[in-house]
Amino acid sequence: MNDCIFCKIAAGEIPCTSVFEDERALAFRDINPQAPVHVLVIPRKHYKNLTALDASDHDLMRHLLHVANVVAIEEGIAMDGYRVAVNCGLQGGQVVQHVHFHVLGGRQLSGELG
Ligand code: DGP
Repeated sequence: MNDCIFCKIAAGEIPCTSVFEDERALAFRDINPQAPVHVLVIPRKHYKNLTALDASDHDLMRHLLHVANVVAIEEGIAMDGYRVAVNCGLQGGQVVQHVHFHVLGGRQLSGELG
């Protein structure tokens, strides 16, 4: 996708602070962190949002969740607890139109997701 910020990050055209990468996924620090640890996990391949993934993408979805788990462990937040969140679409609060998992931790997160 030509105009996608996260595709550009995945391609190395826009810099990021990477914490994990492999052939299918990338994890990097959010530019506007909402917690001491705030990492975004994205697939290298462009999908507009979570709804754009289907049954043929189950392995990728599983992999992204696995990467989120690895990031949490490596960032040292797994023991105390953390949150993985996906904003999807307008009312879901999605701003960047490339599916991404937020990994948040390092402070007590509120029970309110909205
Ligand atoms: P969402 O609302 O779920 O679409 O969150 C998008 C997140 O992406 C938001 O927390 C800020 C982050 N973000 C946007 N642009 C950039 C960027 O260029 N670099 C990095 N590292 N994060 C970005």
